[in-house]
Amino acid sequence: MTRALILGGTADASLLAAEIARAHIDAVYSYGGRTRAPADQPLPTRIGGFGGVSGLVDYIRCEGITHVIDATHPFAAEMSRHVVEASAETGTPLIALERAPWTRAPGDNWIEVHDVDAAVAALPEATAKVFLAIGRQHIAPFAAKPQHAYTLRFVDPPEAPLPFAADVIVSRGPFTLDSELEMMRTRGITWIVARNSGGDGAHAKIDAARMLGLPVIMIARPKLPERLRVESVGEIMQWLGHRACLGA
Ligand code: 3Y8
Ligand code: NAP
Repeated sequence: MTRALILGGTADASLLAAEIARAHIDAVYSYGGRTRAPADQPLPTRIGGFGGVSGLVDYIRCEGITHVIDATHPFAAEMSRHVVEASAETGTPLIALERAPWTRAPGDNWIEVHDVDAAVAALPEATAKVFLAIGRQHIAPFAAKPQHAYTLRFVDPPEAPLPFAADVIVSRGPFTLDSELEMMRTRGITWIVARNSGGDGAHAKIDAARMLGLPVIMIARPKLPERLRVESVGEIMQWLGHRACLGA
């Protein structure tokens, strides 16, 4: 009897949850607990960490999980690494739903870097208007270049003081091309910092930057351990032994 654990937190994971609910597959959806009011899911939902690999192993065993689906964000590297270890330790089949990285299109002006510190180094010394579209967890290193006028975008309002002066947009996305163009034009943005998240929910800012001829400092994804990975909900449903009725 199938009982799936979905490690979610992305738009793709929400699409998968809808398909799994529609197929009446027994499953649990898991959020990391990064936002105040995560979107509701059509499945029983848990929020928060498991307590490392051992906590996840215990969860899999106690809950009788038979299949694990890692549908977390490509930058949620620690969660993905824990999942590989815990599924090996418990002998539970694992598959990842991982969206393809964005690739540079003609007209894109990308500066590709490996991590946040390299992104800070890639910013100019001369004062610029910088849009940091990397969430709340990774902005501290930009305090090394306080000369810039920063615009940040968070899902929730900041609780603690920011490590540097910045203007904060509170918005959960997904974002549209028009709203991104409007925001960049009215704020006179001259640089954008983004993570190569892939997917559609965050891509509008990349298209807007190209149209406005703005440079994008693009942070590459962390290396993840080898595991079975697919890019579509339909392939996950097949793996679970069900036919997806996507769009039906
Ligand atoms: C809690 C679930 C959906 C809704 C939204 C997608 C689409 C919009 C694009 C920018 C980039 C960023 C960020 C972003 C996007 C979608 C989708 C996507 C990027 C929610 C969600 C959770 C999170 C966590 C949040 C992180 C932050 C990252 C903001 C829900 C809304 C920057 C990723 O303030 C914080 O602490 C935010 C933390 C983790 C990146 C970070 O590392 O700081 N996502 N985002 C997940 C959990 O608890 O398990 O609250 O409903 C999901 C979405 N975020 O489902 O259609 O791509 O899935 N989310 C990035 O680097 O691109 C915004 O502003 O342009
Ligand atoms: P991370 O650094 O890889 O994970 C750190 C710890 O958070 C994990 O070891 C685990 O704690 C807990 N955790 C993370 N994801 C979890 C989940 N889905 N369910 C239960 N516990 C989880 O993760 P992150 O980069 O902070 O991302 C956290 C969450 O936000 C993930 O669900 C990810 O998918 C989502 N996210 C979404 C986007 C987006 O654009 N949609 C972007 C970034 C992150 P324990 O060790 O205690 O188990």
